[in-house]
Amino acid sequence: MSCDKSAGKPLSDLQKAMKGINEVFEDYAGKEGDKTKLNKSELKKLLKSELNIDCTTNPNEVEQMMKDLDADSDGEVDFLEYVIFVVSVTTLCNEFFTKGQTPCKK
Ligand SMILES: [Ca+2]
Ligand SMILES: [Ca+2]
Repeated sequence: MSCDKSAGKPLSDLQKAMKGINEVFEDYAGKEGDKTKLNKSELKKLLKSELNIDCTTNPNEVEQMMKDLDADSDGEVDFLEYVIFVVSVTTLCNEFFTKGQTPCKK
């Protein structure tokens, strides 16, 4: 991203967060198949390692999550769909960050 190089200034917390969001996506999306998209197993790994959401006990949960995220129904989560997900987790699951709860738990 070109805005990474903004005149040697240290990144703000928000810029760092945005960079992190990018890097996490690239990290997990690059593991299998299409490097610009998360497939189901990549999504599962990302949820578990980065958000501590363990959906492995209930496969339907990943299935459902993928369906919810996959706006264009191509069976994978692209960067835009991922960003929308990150934003919704950030806004809807505020207590997840403050109390360490996982949004997957009912
Ligand atoms: Ca992939
Ligand atoms: Ca998609």
